[in-house]
Amino acid sequence: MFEVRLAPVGLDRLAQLLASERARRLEAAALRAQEQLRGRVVWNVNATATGGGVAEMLQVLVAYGRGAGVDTRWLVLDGDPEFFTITKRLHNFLHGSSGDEGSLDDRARSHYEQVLARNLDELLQRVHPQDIVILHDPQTAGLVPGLVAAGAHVAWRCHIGRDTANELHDLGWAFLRPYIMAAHAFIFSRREYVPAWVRDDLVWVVPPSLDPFSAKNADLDPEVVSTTLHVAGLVSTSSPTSVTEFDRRREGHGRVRHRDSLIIDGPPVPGDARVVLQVSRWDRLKDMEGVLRGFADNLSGLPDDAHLVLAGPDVTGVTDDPEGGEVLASCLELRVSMDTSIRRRIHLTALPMDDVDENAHLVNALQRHASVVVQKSLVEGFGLTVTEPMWKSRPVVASAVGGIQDQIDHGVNGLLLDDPYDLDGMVKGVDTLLRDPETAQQLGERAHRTVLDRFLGDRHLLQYGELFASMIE
Ligand code: UPG
Repeated sequence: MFEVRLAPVGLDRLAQLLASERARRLEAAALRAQEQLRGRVVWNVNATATGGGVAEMLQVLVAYGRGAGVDTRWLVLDGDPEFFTITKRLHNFLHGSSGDEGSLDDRARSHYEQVLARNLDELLQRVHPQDIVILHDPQTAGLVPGLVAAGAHVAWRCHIGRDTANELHDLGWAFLRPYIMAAHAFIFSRREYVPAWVRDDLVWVVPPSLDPFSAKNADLDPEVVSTTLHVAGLVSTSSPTSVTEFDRRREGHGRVRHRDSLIIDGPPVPGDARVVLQVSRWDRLKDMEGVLRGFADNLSGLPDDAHLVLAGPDVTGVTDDPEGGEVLASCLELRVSMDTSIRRRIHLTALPMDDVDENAHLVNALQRHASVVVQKSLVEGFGLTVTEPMWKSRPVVASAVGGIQDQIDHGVNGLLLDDPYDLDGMVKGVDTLLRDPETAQQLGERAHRTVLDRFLGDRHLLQYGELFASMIE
């Protein structure tokens, strides 16, 4: 187990974007929290420091928590490959999907408990009775009983779920239930995800949020976008800003190393192409393969300058996402099997993960460069990969599943795909937006407004403030 140490970030940074009444509410809540939580630590525990939506949010919320004067910390648990195979299975089951087809049998339970028992020992050396602990996702669920017994106030937060139950989903919950029952609070991203047996008065529905000032979302001027992508070998531009000029401009926007190309097996995207982008972890449920297939099968109907970019994290090394390598490999295999004329318009990239800021900066630039962003998830807890391009005023075509439905209002601030398996429908949505830039722009502008109104950190922090107050009452 290790701690991710983050410097405090003052709430005034966020407040400058908010209308005055909203900024005052945030400031007042911070003062209240500082008072109420004096002498306690608010711990977050999850399974990874980098990659994925949970780490993305913790980077921001922990820093703001500290900036608000609350001793907020972030710990990452230790696991071995077998543990992460089991927890990925749990993740898939809660989504109603079988994943690796393995089961959650007694052997799996015993290994899960052994790994978490070791983590609990370490955790109890740091956590004091009366501290607040937020445990994130199935990987941490088995820590609930030990922390409760030690006198901590424990909330378990679940970032995933599906709108309607199925058998696998119920099996996933049956595995977790004995551990999480003891929690003092439960946090879900949607009401629909709450299992019937969780006490209603302990439930908090808290959708995720993004930070407009993080390396992932900070404003970038178009030249920085284009040179960033050029320097990383993602997009070829004919006359990039000189590198010295770029080094000067990108100051404060995250480091970017010069690379031959981050595109796997193929040239960079031509500078004059219009990019259709999906950014995701290499997770089957994000259906990168489906996006690739749909794009390739319908290519003749799309404008000639449309190119697809699938971007995900570099998956070498031990991660909490053991299926990543397989999914990336099957996308590569599929692309390689295609005709050259199709292949040259499809680009896969695995973005380096050794520098979180650089990775975030590259995603930021890709999202800003894209003409249309796709998120064809088969299920989705919430989907920051939808929120992020919306913040950047990009038009998004996304499946009408899970939390994506809370973000996109079809035809108002993006397009929804009723059936997430409908490849033709996805391409039709993309085509409509590429052929009608004016509508695309309007949708993008309204998308930005939606995020400003509902999915920034102040709403999230206010909800946390109320939750903590209720837990220590
Ligand atoms: N990302 C990178 N680099 C990559 C690929 C992805 O930084 O190469 C980021 C992406 O920009 C986003 C995050 O990873 O910030 C992915 O987040 P999200 O789209 O939310 O998906 P998950 O990682 O699957 O996160 C889980 C849930 C998701 C929910 C999130 C927060 O599946 O639905 O929004 O937790 O609750």
